[in-house]
Amino acid sequence: EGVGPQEYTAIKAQVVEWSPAAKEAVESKIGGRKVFLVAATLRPETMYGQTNCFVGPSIKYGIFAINDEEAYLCTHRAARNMAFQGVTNPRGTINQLAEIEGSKIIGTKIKAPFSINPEVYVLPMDNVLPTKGTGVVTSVPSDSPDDYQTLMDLRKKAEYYKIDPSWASLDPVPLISTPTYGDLIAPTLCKQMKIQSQKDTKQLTEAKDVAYKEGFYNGTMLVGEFKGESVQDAKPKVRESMIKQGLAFAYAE
Ligand code: A2H
Repeated sequence: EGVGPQEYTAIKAQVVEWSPAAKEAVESKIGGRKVFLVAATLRPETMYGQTNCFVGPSIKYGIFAINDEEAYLCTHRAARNMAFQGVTNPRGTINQLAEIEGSKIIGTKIKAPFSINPEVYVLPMDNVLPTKGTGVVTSVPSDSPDDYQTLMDLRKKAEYYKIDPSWASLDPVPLISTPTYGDLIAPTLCKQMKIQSQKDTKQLTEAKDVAYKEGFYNGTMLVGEFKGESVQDAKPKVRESMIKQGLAFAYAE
């Protein structure tokens, strides 16, 4: 990583239906606000292909009031950063309404803004870092090797991960075409590199680097408002469009 700040796009995924454990833990504390899981991404142009969302099962999350109508679910660390970036009013203040462990959020149904699959489920991922972004990762298995491999692990061992198999049933969506890897770069790379599980972090890092560079420099959009344009051109345009529609905001750290 470079020395400068990382510019993320923070995606607002509204809760449609809490898991029973989350409902019990938070519903009485949020004052009737709409709650959004906030996911930090570096690939806003891939949001058409969200199939689920990931949280770290042992990470502690907070629900923070933004105003009387809305609250955001993310790590406390991210809420502080947001507060100093002017997301809360007054700037610099945070108002935590509830605390909840990631494991309890699993199975919650959320809206996935811009996605071809409009509603998706929250699932567990072991490799979510509490110290990066918001601690919430939206999953795009077509273009992210980590997301793809984790989704495959969950499908293989649904019982072990304590998930309902139907929550992991959405397939990767072709979004971006590259000359070398076709239109599902992450599944292609994971198979070529014989990646077995989300624990193969060394190969996954390599696959992630290839997918990121190939997508950015050689990718063409197959879907959405900027279909036919290069990823390089479409990326800032998709970001701006999401922000303008109130579905995302800028987040840096
Ligand atoms: B990206 P960087 Cl399609 N822990 O979004 C682990 N990973 C996290 C995270 C956390 N706390 N917060 C964000 N991320 C993921 C889309 C995507 C991403 C695609 C392809 C590659 C990719 C959909 N998931 O990232 O270390 C998020 O996943 C590869 C770089 O700050 C975020 O963008 O560079 C990216 O890692 C940020 O990673």
